[in-house]
Amino acid sequence: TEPRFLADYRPADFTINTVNLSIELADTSTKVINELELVKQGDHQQALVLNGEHLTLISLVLNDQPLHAELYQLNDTLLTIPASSLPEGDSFTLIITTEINPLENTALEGLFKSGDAFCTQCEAEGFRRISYYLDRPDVMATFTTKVTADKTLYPFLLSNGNKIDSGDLPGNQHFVTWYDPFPKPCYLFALVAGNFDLLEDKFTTMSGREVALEIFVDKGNLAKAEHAMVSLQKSMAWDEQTFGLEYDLDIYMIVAVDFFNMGAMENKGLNVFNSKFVLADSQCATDSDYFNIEAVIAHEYFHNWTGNRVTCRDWFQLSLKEGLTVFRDQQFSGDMHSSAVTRIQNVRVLRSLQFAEDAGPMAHPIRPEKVLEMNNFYTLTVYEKGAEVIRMLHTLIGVENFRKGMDFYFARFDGMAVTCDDFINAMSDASGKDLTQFKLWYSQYGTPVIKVAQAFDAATGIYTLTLSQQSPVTKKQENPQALHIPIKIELINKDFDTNASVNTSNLNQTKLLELTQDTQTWSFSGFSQQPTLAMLADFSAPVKLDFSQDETALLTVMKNAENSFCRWDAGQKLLMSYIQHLTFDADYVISPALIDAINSMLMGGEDRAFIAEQISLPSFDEAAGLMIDIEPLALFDAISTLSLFIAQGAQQQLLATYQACQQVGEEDCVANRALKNVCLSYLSRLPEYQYLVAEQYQQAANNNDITQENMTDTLAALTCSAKVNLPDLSEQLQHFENKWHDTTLVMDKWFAIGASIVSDDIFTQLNDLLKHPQFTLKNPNRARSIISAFAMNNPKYFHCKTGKGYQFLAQQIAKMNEINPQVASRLVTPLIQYKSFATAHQQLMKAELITLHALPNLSNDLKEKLDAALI
Ligand code: B3K
Ligand code: ZN
Repeated sequence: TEPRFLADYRPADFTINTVNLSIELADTSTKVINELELVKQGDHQQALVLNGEHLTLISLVLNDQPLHAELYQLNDTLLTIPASSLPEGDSFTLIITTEINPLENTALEGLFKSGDAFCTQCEAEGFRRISYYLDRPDVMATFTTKVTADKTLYPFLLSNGNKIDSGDLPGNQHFVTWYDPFPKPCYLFALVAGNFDLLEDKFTTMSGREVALEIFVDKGNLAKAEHAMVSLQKSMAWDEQTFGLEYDLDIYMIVAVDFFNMGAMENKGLNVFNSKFVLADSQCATDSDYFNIEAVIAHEYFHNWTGNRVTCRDWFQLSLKEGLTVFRDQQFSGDMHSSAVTRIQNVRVLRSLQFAEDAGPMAHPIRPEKVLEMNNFYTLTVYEKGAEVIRMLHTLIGVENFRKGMDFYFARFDGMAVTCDDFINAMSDASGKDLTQFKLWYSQYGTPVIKVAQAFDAATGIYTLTLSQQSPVTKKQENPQALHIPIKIELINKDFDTNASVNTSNLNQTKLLELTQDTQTWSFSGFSQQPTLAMLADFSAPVKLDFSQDETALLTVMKNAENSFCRWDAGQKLLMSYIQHLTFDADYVISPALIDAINSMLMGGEDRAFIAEQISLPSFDEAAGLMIDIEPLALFDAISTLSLFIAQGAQQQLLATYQACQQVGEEDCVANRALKNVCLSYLSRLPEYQYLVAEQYQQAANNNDITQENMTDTLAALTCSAKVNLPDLSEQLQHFENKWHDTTLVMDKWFAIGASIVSDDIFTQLNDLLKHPQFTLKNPNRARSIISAFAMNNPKYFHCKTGKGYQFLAQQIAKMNEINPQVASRLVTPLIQYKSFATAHQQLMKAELITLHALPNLSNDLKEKLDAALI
């Protein structure tokens, strides 16, 4: 296969107006009859070229006449009907009959079996595994879908749109026919058949229409769907209030399945979800599970407008729908919960994982220009950095113009397949702001670095700030241009220690600076002393700062910045500086002032969820993102040393806070648990407090009063036991396994804890876990629960100097390559980023990449990444 380029886009030679599908489900031989109404676009003599993979062609009928084999060509990926075989005239019908084998489809693309149910995943290019088609998002058709299957095994037969017909057939078969009036690309097609429990509710839209809401879950799980239902209703209301966007069909269905490559899929009117993002009750789901379920439900719902009603012209434009929809779900989460904490958590993900991607071999602009396997581009860059780009736009033009721009966008493009430029132009027209330079964010990659210089003239009271920007210069990007970057700052006029005002107006000054040049200077007057700068309020741009602030300045920002993000970030910077020192010098002496700072955070008036974020150390990945030539083991030890130092120094306040958080009832229980469990993770490093971990486990997982049991607290205790390798760990794991062995989603947490134990035995344990009866590489959640959990959460052994950690990962990837190329390709991320590590580690990681590259049957997914990494 050859890569495709954005620059080569051209409209399709044919379009499809209507699709009439009839699908007769059977495990190993499903029959698909696909009747298409095609229209030639313009006057040309091009062949009709349809995509198709893993299909058995049974017959072709063109304008009611059978098309014989010598009149078309067929290979593994294409069905080509030359112009000479096509009828006169512009419109014609084609009936394609194929057979497929869902049971052997372990790639989980196209039609496959998830346990006993049939389901589909068509984005990005999975429909071609169901039938021959123009499998590209700019071909939009109205679909009618008739599904036929055994009535006992598959009482529910679902597809997109509204149900228009159903009935019984001989041989215990039945059928249901669905019609979706909204033209859509085939990637939004879905079909589900199975035996489910159904949670029903409704929503009345702002114009008074009643929409039926239906959530389908495995038998016995009905109570676990309540949270998803409430989340859906909240999302529907929020999109009406915030953007005036109303749902458009009479029914909205969500099906939870266990076998799914991603989180969920926004198929029109019929979302298919990984059950992990639907099922929850307090006994088996954590607070972050609850949060994530609400966010993913919202995300898929929001796609109904940003993605489905207006879709992408081609896959290079993926961020048109994903960046925008992530931005929308982040705003929603911020409105439903603490916007400060939501923002901090989003930034943590960006700075740890997206920055690493943007610095690694698969770095790409949020609108990629070259793609071999599209599934490789559902990335943190397209999604999370894409959302940051939309957020910058929101910051630059303001909330009202942004809303106006959204209105323009839908007025212009409803029912169409468009580009990122179309979106930006709508925003530009709505706001009157020239966004030409801003568009460079779509074509340049890499995290820009902003260098900060300040000066103060005591005689005039003028404070001067100079900012310079630099995007990475590489072979792929030799001459990056200056970007249009919104930089929100706060000038703090109070000293940390004296509280004396240094500004005549006595208020912090908040400014929005627009950095558009390589270097730019701003002056601010009226200061009697130099103000303290708080950079990047709300994290107004996805950039790195080259700005060293001394401890006093950081403490001032932590205490006196009005912007909560800046207060948090200054604390993290302080912690990060210790981690950096300790990485290079294990005997570095940490200033006792840090303990005062931690104590005052713990006693500060902030809300508890915020304090939990303040006192949490930067993760291994966040820290790694700020360093070069990383010695991973030294970094791991540095974080452990700092953690122990804080535990020892602040133990009294940590214990007092831990206990205070336990006292509270239902109110703010999520925030209380968050803070309590960060305190516990510090305290668990000190032998005299380790009894608390055992107590919490008992309380939360083994309580006589089952309503007191709680998965957040259970998992927090287990995590402490695993990280410190406490003596109680094996007993706790045994108890947990006995209790949950039939609940696979909860067993995933157990596998993940097992894979993150910090113990020299880990490789034996990993192999035992792989042999566990509940484990199978065929289920992506299960595969990730051991493999990703080890590679992402166990840095000490993943990076162990024998190379065994890298080898373990590579061996699992090799097996996954045969089973599920998409999942295999995601797992390889930590290895391809080898260049940020010290030489010895680089070599060990690279050796594994070379082994993988030589695999027989190497999938395109892995090949694309390995080629990029080994260049
Ligand atoms: N659009 C889907 C992702 C499809 C992944 C294809 N490999 C989920 C989402 O972003 O909402
Ligand atoms: Zn999405």
